[in-house]
Amino acid sequence: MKKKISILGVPMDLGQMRRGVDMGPSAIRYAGVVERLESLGYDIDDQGNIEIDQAERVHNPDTNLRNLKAVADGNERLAAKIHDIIDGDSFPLIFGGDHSIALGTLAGVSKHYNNLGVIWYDAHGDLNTADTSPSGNIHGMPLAASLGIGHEALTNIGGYTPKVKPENIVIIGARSLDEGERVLIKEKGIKVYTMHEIDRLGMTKVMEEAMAYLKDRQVDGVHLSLDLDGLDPNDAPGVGTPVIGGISYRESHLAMEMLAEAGVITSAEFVEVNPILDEKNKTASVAVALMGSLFGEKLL
Ligand code: HAR
Ligand code: MN
Ligand code: MN
Ligand code: MN
Repeated sequence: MKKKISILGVPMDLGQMRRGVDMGPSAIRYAGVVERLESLGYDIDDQGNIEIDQAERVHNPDTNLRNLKAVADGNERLAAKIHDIIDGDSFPLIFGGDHSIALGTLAGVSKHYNNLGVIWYDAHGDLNTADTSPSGNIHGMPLAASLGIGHEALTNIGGYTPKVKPENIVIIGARSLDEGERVLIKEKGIKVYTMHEIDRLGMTKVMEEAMAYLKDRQVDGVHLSLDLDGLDPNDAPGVGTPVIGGISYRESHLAMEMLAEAGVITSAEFVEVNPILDEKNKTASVAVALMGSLFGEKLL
């Protein structure tokens, strides 16, 4: 892993309807992320937050692509910033904000790789389009859009599409998938470790298999998109769409430690932290602890 990490906050709450997730970047910083990563020997360059339109000021027609233009515009700005970070030979570490920011992250990251792999750690598939979405919330669509499926304003962020091949994606932690998402997963052959496989195989085997799978695909970089709702709501209560029966804090630590040992991750984002729904900043603290493990923290 690179020794320099550039942090970008994305106070995005327009990809869903609950207030407060725009304060995720502040909550994560308040939980001590910079100090934690510095103590591991990294040079931290905190670039502050991307500008995102204020929810109250966004015209919000009740379409099946809520706040489309504001979400797309914010993600264009994010993609451009990430581009500069990677050009500067630094590791992009992005704090959400809702998961619609993966549109911009992947647009910025993918340009720098010929065969990017993605680990999508989430209770959800985020594989909806306007046609299949039950909510119209764009945070349920970024993975589909990154495959080139959906509205052009979302698929074409950064001026190109697609960002990732379906066979280069591994979803971990899924337990809430809509019908259209299931169809897409089967049609595209996307690799998914649902909670069933995690229960059955254990996290060690899941991570070994996931990394072996991406290695077989000969990826030249791996982006980690970690939605805190992938964890169980007991461990990460401060999220907008909690789903019971999730990945534990311990299992998540182990997953991050295994990624660190393998040294495969080349960019990462931690999303959906909502301090208004949280219990004493617990979810942001969990996010920071997971980042510690991802960047090589050890007990002894
Ligand atoms: N699948 C549902 C929808 O598309 C719920 C999505 C909730 N999304 C997130 N991201 N929190 O994973 O509306
Ligand atoms: Mn806001
Ligand atoms: Mn998500
Ligand atoms: Mn989710």
